[in-house]
Amino acid sequence: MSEFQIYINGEYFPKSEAKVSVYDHGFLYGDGVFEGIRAYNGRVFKLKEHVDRLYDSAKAIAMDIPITREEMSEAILETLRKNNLRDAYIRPIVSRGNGDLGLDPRKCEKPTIVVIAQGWGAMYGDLYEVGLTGVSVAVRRNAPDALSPNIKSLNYLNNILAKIEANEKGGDEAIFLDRNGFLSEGSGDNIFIVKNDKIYTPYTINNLKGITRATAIELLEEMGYEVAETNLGLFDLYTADELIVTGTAAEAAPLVKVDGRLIGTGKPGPVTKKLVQAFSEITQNSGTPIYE
Ligand code: PXG
Repeated sequence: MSEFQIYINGEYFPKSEAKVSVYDHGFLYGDGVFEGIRAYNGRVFKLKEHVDRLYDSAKAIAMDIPITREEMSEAILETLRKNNLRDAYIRPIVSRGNGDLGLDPRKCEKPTIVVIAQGWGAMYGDLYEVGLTGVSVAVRRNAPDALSPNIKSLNYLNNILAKIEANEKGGDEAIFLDRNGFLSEGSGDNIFIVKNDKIYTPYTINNLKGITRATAIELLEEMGYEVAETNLGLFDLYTADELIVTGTAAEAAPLVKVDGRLIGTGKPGPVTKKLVQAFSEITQNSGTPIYE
């Protein structure tokens, strides 16, 4: 098979020739933003929401993306078409661009835009049936007044440190608290608690405004569940009937053990199963068509 074609600043390059400069501030400083998007069954799921969040992240770091949202959406769709993809993971990246070794972003001429698309199946494989293990980590989520977790920035060190800790402790996913001890999110997903048939999730001040999170809230409310945003702590995690993580990569997945405590029965619960099913239906049956 020929190589994947990758979009860089309006042109397509085969994977082995797709390169950006070592002077790019995305590389030098993590100065940039990105998105993680999925396509299912020939359609891009929540394309507008992801493109909007990309531009919001850019706005928050005072970076003007030099193409319109429509052009960005078209670049994403065209990258999928160039690679004949119907089920895919899509990674748009916009960095501050080439500058010099100083950190002043005024030295950067114009942002670098990259779109990578490749085939991708379920992230946790059969773990959706069995359930995942979570571990709370010592490293705290970036404070919103230092580097807002709402910005999907190229600086993911906070998340990577959490992931390293989870790997070290033998968990599938890290669970972040914020500096006040409030539940924040996973290293790459949002968290929901089911307790006595009600559903709770943290406010988004201390986590990413997940697009899967928003979809999960809609689906759960359509099923008749009450979903409340609130401050939560470790106690709420340990004593939950069910725990669910949501994200573009994770989709909706059950957490059945946290810090050695079994959650509920230790098996994926009824609310989780209904949500996994509803999420699978909506991803298969909605989205922006790639080929029409
Ligand atoms: N929190 C964080 C920190 C994330 O990075 C989410 C929550 C969920 O947001 P969405 O909008 O996707 O529901 C994310 C997204 C990966 C990967 O490769 C991670 C994400 C997205 C795509 C791929 O691990 N995280």
